[in-house]
Amino acid sequence: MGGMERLLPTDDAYELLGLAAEIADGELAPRAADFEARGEFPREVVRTLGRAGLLGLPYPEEHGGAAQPYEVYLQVIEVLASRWLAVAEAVSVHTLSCYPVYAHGGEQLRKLLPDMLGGELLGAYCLSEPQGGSDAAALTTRASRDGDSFMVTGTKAWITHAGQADFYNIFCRTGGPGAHGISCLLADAATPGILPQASEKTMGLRSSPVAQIVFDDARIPADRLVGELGDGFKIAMEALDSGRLGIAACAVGLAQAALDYAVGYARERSQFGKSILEFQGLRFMLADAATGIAAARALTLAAARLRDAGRPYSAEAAKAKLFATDMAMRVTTDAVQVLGGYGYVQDHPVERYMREAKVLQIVEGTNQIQRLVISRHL
Ligand code: COS
Repeated sequence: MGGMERLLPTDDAYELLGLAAEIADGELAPRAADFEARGEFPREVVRTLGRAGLLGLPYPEEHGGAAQPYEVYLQVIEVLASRWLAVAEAVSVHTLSCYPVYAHGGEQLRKLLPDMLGGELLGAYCLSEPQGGSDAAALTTRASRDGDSFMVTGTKAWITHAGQADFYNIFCRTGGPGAHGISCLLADAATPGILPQASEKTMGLRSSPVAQIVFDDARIPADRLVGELGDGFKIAMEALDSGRLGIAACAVGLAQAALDYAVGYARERSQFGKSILEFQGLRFMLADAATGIAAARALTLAAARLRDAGRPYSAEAAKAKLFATDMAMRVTTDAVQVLGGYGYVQDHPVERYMREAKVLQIVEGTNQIQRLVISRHL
């Protein structure tokens, strides 16, 4: 990618990145455009990633993970995103969805981790609701205790993997108003009363299903409570701190793909009797793109290293998500500009990259929410 040299901590990590690149080129790249056009979720491709050990990278081996530092995991995400953003996002969302059980689940729940981390079970994360995504502490989906169960009623929105996932993390109200009245339940997707709705018709990332889920008196056994009653909001925020780094890595990979494509095109295209790459106006645009990508990658990996060292990294993850996704929007837009009219038609992938970049500024906390998180740490 762009002649970029990676510094990785171990020989293992170089091997892993090599494997990720092989899968990205061999399995992802040839399918992406077609699945995107049809809006079909590539469940088999995700299974292939699971079998290759790529769905549990940052979790310990004793639970079926690969014990990789976040720094390495994120570079795998980046490589996948450079070939098919929806698949990289699926890996990131799945990894996020495994976090609550891994970090807060009791012994019983943790027995599910090998199947989750091995990719047999695909995860989804249900926090947002139709009337609110940013003000997460105001959520209204309710879980009422009924004997040995919780009965869950309400509607979740913007749920990636809705209808495809095997398990859902449900953040729901078990107590009074505000952050402390929220709990986290882990539900089997097959539970009666969990009703995924039709997929949204999205601007991009069409092979990634996103939909509302209606919970109509869904009975969830009480032993599916993750952490303690009232811990849900904190668990959700912790998981999002990690998840935001995954989105930042997605943005870096997507922008790299756009830059590589634009450079390749510019080299071949001539106007006024020479390659357009020889025009300074265009060269400088590409140089700015390369610089933005390098800066976003460095910011993302710096935050990951803090996480790996067990240090606070919440604000740094928000900075990485904010900077990397705004950068990806700019770089993909510029890539369309480099191709001119050809950038605006579907014969080339850059129009898709530009549509895909937009969602990264919105998911896992809008970039306005990232600024709020960052400013609270000043
Ligand atoms: N890690 C651990 N705990 C956290 C935390 C984090 N990153 N962020 C907040 N908390 C804790 C706080 O410490 C506080 O606990 P105490 O009351 O015990 O001190 C509690 O959670 C409530 O926090 P706070 O008062 O900061 O909550 P707010 O309602 O003010 O909102 C924001 C916080 C806006 C940051 C939060 O709602 C948010 O991130 N919203 C965006 C949600 C989002 O990203 N949605 C995307 C859809 S999910 S894919």
